[in-house]
Amino acid sequence: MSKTKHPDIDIKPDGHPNGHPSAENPDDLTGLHTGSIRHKAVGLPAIVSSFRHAIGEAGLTRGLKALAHVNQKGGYDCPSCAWPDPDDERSGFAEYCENGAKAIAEEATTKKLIPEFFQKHSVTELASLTDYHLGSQGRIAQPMYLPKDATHYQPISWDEAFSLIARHLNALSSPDEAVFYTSGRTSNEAAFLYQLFAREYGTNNLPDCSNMCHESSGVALGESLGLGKGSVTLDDLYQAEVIIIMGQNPGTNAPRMLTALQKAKHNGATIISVNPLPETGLMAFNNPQQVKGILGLATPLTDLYLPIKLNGDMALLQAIELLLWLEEEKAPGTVFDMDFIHQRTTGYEAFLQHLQQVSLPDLSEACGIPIADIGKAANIIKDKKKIIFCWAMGLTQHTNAVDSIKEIANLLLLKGSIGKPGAGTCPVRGHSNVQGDRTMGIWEKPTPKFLDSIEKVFGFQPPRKHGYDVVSAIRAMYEGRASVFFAMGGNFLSATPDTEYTAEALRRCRLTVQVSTKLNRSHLVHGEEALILPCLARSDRDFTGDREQFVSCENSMGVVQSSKGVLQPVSSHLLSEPAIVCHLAKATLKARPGATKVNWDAYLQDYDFIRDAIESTIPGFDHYNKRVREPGGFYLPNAPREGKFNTPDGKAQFNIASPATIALEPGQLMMMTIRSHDQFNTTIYGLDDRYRGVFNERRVIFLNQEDMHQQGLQPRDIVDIYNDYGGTRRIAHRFVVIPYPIPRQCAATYYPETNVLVPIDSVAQKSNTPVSKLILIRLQKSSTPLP
Ligand SMILES: Nc1nc2c(c(=O)[nH]1)N[C@H]1C(S)=C(S)[C@@H](COP(=O)(O)OP(=O)(O)OC[C@H]3O[C@@H](n4cnc5c(=O)[nH]c(N)nc54)[C@H](O)[C@@H]3O)O[C@H]1N2
Ligand SMILES: Nc1nc2c(c(=O)[nH]1)N[C@H]1C(S)=C(S)[C@@H](COP(=O)(O)OP(=O)(O)OC[C@H]3O[C@@H](n4cnc5c(=O)[nH]c(N)nc54)[C@H](O)[C@@H]3O)O[C@H]1N2
Ligand SMILES: [Mo]
Repeated sequence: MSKTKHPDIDIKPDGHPNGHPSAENPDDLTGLHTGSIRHKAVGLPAIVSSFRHAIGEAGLTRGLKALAHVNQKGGYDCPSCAWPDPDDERSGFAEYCENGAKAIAEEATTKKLIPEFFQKHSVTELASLTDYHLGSQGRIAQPMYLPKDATHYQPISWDEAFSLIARHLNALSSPDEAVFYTSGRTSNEAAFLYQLFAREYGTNNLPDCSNMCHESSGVALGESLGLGKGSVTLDDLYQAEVIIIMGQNPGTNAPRMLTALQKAKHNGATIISVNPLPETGLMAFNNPQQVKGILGLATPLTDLYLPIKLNGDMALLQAIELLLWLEEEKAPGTVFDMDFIHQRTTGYEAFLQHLQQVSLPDLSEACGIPIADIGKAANIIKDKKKIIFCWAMGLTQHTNAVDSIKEIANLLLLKGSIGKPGAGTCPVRGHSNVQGDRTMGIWEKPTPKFLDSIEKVFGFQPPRKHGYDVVSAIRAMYEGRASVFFAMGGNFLSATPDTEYTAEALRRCRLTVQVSTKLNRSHLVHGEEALILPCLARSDRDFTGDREQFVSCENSMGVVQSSKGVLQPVSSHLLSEPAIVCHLAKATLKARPGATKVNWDAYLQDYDFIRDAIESTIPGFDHYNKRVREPGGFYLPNAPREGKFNTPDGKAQFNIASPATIALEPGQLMMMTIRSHDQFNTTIYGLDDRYRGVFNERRVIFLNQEDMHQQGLQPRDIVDIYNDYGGTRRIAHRFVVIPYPIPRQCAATYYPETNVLVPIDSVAQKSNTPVSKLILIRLQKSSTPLP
């Protein structure tokens, strides 16, 4: 086993004004450098960057081994995004991207946190580190415990840790006082067991990162098309005539999608990008898997770029629909697919009536796109049938997100562009198994059918009452209705809205437990007692039950595949996530009358037994153990893909909605919180955002030059950002102003530094997703100047 030196870190002395470890990232500025915005993504710098990260963290042999097996048939699933792997040809070595390599380096590191590290540094001291520094300390190497009123974490045995949690859980007056959070890296096997345990214990309090991510897509697609998942496959993308990418930055967040777009483009597709920012990967792409890409010859990807105002998407879509209808009026039956509309949809007449009342100039004003450019988009779409919409957080994290996504469905329905090759919906999922976790039952609102199935297979009565999602869980903890918080991965404190409010919610818990690979702020802002349980990561070999195990994941297009780690774990004290759940369940449920109906010991021996249980419970997993072993895995059933809509009347539903009117007061701006090129959510790989020309600083705010002028701001001024939603003042201190091509009245900062500004009660209708892409802010020059 490798020796670990104490990391050399600059830790500030103890002492926080209110006696708590800080909930927010320290507001130290790191020294901004700027460069020009990149016009094309990937290519040689990305290859260099991948290797630097992987080898720098993990060492040469380990780094290369980790990279050689990622996303290969029989290898492991990249822990970064949920973009699918090609069904047939996979490039021999490089079926990963720069940011996948960073994610692998992050977990394959040989640095580890031994008990002396926690003995040396108090929780308050650790909280003075930025997220970047926290994450770079290394892998957590054994279970750690923070007793009541203690200042330092101390080692604890696994047995003691499980009995402590069991004691707390069994002392609650109702199982609904416990919250079981899941982040989207959890495997199918772990997720299935985790929800099974929560339900046998007695609660549906299963919030997950999806509540903050694609929940709006799930709700919208479920109601419009009868299935809360996307309908297309990679093959459809290759065949599409038009691909419209809205509110997504694939160059950074799903880089392998660029390869698919390049192929689509090569086959003749026209690409329309709708984004307030001219994101580098959308504009052009150097494929690192092709010689000409390495040499720097880029494929232009976007044919029409529409720099939309924040939340202008519904207005834009309706404007396009209106123009299409005007064309349809001129030559009936040539633009809309009337057969499809009559046979497969409901609500067309009412929809049309509504459409006839909208005003094109108003819509153009609302989305900030000139009518002429809207016309270009309508023209591209007019004669086409093979149309695909791709989207991500730029659509889902808005108040009216569900209706905006339903507007996408409306447009596809008008064109009959769903359930046929080359056409359909493509919500690009975030975490690598977030979609699988939901399929496995990680959901606070399980369907009666799912619960019936659990009851039938396992013989206990799962609770029927719906549980808490992320936002309602935070409220419940804040208000004392929940007091044990258990997280299967993730970084709840930093990923959720209203950091100070959430911090207080967690502090009011009796016990907070984090199953984690790396240190993060959720370990430092904790309940009365706290535990950190270190687990194996995706790239680690798993010898649970003394035999080598593998797990499985579902990607963004509904393909289930096996994932088997290849690296020697950094510590012998790590447990797999499925094993952690089994031990937790055994410890907690054994004290109860009738104990447990589930054979947890079998699952600890062989994960094939878990997959058998999944097969018995969840449709679509027939012969799971056999099919998951086939190279490339298998597709789950997807009705909309076949043109079938499992809605109450069996038809796809047109939806009627109107764009929101956002009245800004003088000096107010709309701010979105986005990801840099050097982070995975709250895990910060580095301080650069190469494509946007920002180096060595994350505390930046991108502003339109005219807005800067109006507010009397110069480049590199330092501002404090204010939000006063609901009468509560929220402040994020010290951000460096950067002029950027962004529409008037719009601003952008990085998540999670500005989560402190996202109001807990500003949520999307129906999906309850925090509104992270439109925060009303004001700026004030900071009294503390640049260092
Ligand atoms: N390397 C890396 N990969 C990742 C992640 C990561 O952090 N790093 N995170 C993963 C996760 S969990 C997720 S959910 C995905 C996130 O992937 P993305 O959704 O691409 O992530 P964001 O950075 O939030 O980018 C939102 C994009 O929407 C645009 N946008 C914001 N508001 C609007 C709007 O109102 N309308 C329109 N049309 N556009 C808008 C922004 O300019 C930005 O380009 O990526 C996943 N993959
Ligand atoms: N303002 C703002 N807030 C947002 C967003 C935004 O765009 N803007 N995006 C939202 C979105 S889309 C999402 S998905 C959420 C993300 O929310 P989360 O999923 O909760 O957060 P992550 O940052 O992905 O979690 C990182 C932590 O997971 C742990 N980890 C990593 N790998 C593993 C593993 O294999 N097993 C276990 N057990 N733990 C592991 C590590 O300890 C690491 O510190 O954030 C949301 N919050
Ligand atoms: Mo996400």
